[in-house]
Amino acid sequence: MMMRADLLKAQGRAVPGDKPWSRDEFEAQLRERGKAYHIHHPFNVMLNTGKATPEQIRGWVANRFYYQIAIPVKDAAVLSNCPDPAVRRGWVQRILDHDGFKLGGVEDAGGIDAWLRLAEATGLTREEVLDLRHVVPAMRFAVDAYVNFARRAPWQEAVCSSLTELFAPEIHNQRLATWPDHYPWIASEGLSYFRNRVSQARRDVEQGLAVTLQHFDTRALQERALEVLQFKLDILWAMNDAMAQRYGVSS
Ligand code: AHQ
Repeated sequence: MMMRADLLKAQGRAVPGDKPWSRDEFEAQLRERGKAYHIHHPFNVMLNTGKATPEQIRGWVANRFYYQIAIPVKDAAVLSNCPDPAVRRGWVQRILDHDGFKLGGVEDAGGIDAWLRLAEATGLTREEVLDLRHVVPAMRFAVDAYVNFARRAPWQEAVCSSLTELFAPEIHNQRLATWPDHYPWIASEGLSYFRNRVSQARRDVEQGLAVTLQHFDTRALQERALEVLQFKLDILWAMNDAMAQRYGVSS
């Protein structure tokens, strides 16, 4: 069903015949969506300005664990849908980053293990994080929506949805810059996950952005890419809504 051009125009959507944005303009459009990134969510602002109680921090760590363990499952879905070995070679690194690996004598426990060390540093037990007892329903729904999207969407759209990581180095660096002073009771070793993610996110974005800029090459496809990015931004925002509702937001 073709929507009338006037309706599309009114919604700022592409109308048939619109020229595609240049790659630079398209990238700028993607980056401009950073204003909706969850770094601006009141729950995150509370965390990174030192206003969170230990219970709110532990709640965040235990709930976000559900997102962390979903990431390699999501990435495996992307791999299973992607027919291009060159893309898979780059993408498989993401699973190793989280699940860890033992290859050719090199061993890395992975990001999920680092997240469990963060949990222990906040006073949670591995057991109560692993059994997901603290994960609230709306967190599960938001995270499951992301995994199911990656399973069913064209693999290029799933790649595009990971581009919220355009904005991730800033949020990880913000934690590393503020948590030690605000939450000295969390041992520094517990922040290793965030240290590792700064460079991993940058490497992820290099591949994700290259695939996105290359594949979404008409104005309508570029608009679709922005919709996909907004969908993932909304997932991250909804995750924070879920935690704010359960643990409150102290200002
Ligand atoms: O720890 C994070 C992570 O491993 C990933 C993978 C990536 C994706 O594939 O969607 N996104 C992502 C993110 C992680 N941490 C979030 C945070 O705030 O700590 C940010 C999040 C993202 O920006 O999507």
